[in-house]
Amino acid sequence: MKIILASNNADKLREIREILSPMGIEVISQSEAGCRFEAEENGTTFTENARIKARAAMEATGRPCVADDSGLEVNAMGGGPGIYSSRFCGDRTYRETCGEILDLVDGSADRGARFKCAVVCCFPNGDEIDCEGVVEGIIGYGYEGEHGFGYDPIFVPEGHTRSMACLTDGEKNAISHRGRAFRRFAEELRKYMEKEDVKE
Ligand code: ITT
Repeated sequence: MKIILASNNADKLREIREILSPMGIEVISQSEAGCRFEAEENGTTFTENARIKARAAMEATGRPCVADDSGLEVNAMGGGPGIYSSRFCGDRTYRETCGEILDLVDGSADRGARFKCAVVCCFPNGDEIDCEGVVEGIIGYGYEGEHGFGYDPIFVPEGHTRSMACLTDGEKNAISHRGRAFRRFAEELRKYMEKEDVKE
């Protein structure tokens, strides 16, 4: 089974490949599928933005396409940066941006945070599969770890004492928002393929 991933984020592509390959799903990047564009993410939820990316890639390729929209919600920032997680970093390094969040949270009594991931798969016949995954945790007390990407070095998942960036890709995928969302997606896709008798 093959699916095109509508993303320009190489870290996501690596993680999603590792999550889906044991489930028999081969992920093709949008650039490998000959599709090189960035859809405007002007939705108001993770799911809306994932749908915008998946639909644009599906319309460009004429094939089923899946997209991930994800981000970090920090209680002390009123749930931000949330859907703006990528734009909040902007042209800064993630180390600088993580430093700003650490400073903000240090001034608050609430260190609670979560990563969320919405997955939407759009099919040329108009069908759609939507799934979500969440991992709860806290903003840690410093920047630590070298694995993962983005905000991983400041996020300590529930039940852990060190940041998500201290986990290997396999360990992260086992508990992450993305791992949870894409394992649900794999299950939904399998049911859809059986129902539709779709070959690819
Ligand atoms: P595409 O839209 O092309 O897929 P993107 O990086 O712009 O790539 P998003 O709009 O979904 O993707 O923004 C997600 C941002 O949220 C990402 O750039 C990170 O800053 C953050 N993020 C999401 N998942 C993360 C994770 O597993 N670990 C650390 N940071 C993450």
